[in-house]
Amino acid sequence: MALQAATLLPSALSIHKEGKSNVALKETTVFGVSVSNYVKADFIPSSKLSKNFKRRLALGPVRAQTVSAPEINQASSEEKKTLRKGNVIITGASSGLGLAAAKAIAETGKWHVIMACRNFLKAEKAAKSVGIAKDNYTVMHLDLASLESVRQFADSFKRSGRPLDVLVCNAAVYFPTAKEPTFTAEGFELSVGTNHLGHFLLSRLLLDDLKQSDYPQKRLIIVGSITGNTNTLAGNVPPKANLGDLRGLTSGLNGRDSSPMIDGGEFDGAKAYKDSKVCNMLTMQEFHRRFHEETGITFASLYPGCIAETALFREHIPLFRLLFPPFQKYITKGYVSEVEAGKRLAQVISDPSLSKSGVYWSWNKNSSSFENTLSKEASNEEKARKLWEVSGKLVGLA
Ligand code: NDP
Ligand code: PMR
Repeated sequence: MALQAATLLPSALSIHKEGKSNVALKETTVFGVSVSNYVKADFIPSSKLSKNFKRRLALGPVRAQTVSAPEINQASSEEKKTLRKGNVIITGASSGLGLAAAKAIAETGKWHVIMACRNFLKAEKAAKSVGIAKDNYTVMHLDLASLESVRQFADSFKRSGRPLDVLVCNAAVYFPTAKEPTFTAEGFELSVGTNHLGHFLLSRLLLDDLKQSDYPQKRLIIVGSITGNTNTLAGNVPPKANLGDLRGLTSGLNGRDSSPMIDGGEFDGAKAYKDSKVCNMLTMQEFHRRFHEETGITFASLYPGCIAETALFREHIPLFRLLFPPFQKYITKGYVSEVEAGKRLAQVISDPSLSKSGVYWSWNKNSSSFENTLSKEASNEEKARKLWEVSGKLVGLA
């Protein structure tokens, strides 16, 4: 079905019988796809796929688990610890997934949400518009496209004296139609600079605060995505994520004396976003390997579903914004509303049954969570270690 839709749209696409794809995309492409034998489509119900298409998909096992409503109070020995509200920082909580999660978690009455946003007034208005009670949130300024701002945010938060129990790295930008790269304050390509490097510095600076938390469960969550995982159908839509040997990142990602792309290639806004999501998922795993045992912090990532109506697609062409929601709703069935996605992220923040560290969570069509499998690249330990080291240098930590 997905392929039929694709062919209705202004893209040129052909798939060989063997299942190998040969995809040519015109400049005007709205949707494009390449499907191969190893591709796993998590979100298309089998009944909706043609026999021919099914043959080409190797559907992997799905481990579902029942998810209970967010619940903080644990055994009586933990009672003392649960007297206070949990504190969760959510970056980019002024719209979309971040706002919906802020609302869902604040509504439990057990959490105070620090909305870490670049536009203070917008965040205040957003919190009011969805009805988050005044006592349950604080807006703090954070511009992830400036490392100076990230440092200031971390300092202000530390000075506030609030314990930190959960940090959610959620904010992101996506520039699918940009012909030229744009850059952060320190000169890094803007999507990787914001989505990965800004969050990388933020997480490193706040790790000690998380360590010191006496809350029953402390967590660092970095939002990932299916489109960065080339073991899925969505991840095989060109341009595919690929960090290569990180040569562009190593040389500074500045577009002057180095490529603005992590792999050292030509600028491609859609690829830069997908690469940044691979970085997010690799970073979560590297945090897990380095710090989980020592600190007890749960490190997790997730794909919340395709939230096709968020402002993430604000830079896309109008035709895409018009067709993308129905395409995801009726054809791929990967669509999820902001409210539902917000509940999913809220589970990863607070549900005791989602406390395993090092996991990339996804949800099946019954909205049950399961531990998903990351692509080869998004789970490459050597790459994760290198990414950690290079990113540390770029943000001034190493
Ligand atoms: P939105 O555009 O609605 O939300 C992104 C948020 O990030 C906004 O609050 C935005 O602020 C904020 N932001 C952008 N740049 C900065 C910056 N420099 N400093 C601080 N905040 C910034 O998109 P979504 O809700 O869709 O995206 C949220 C997360 O979900 C992202 O990590 C995305 O990759 C992920 N995701 C989204 C999917 C989808 O289908 N939409 C699917 C899978 C993952 P402002 O309001 O000021 O613009
Ligand atoms: Mg995709 C199982 C099918 C599936 C899912 C779950 C997504 C999610 N997409 C799927 C399939 C397809 N997409 C197919 C078959 C096509 C070709 C017709 C297709 C195309 C497509 C485009 C052009 N899809 C896109 C784009 C975007 O610009 C979005 C993107 O890549 O943003 C980086 C996108 C997405 N598809 C998704 C999701 C979740 C996105 C966007 C957001 C993200 O990964 O963060």
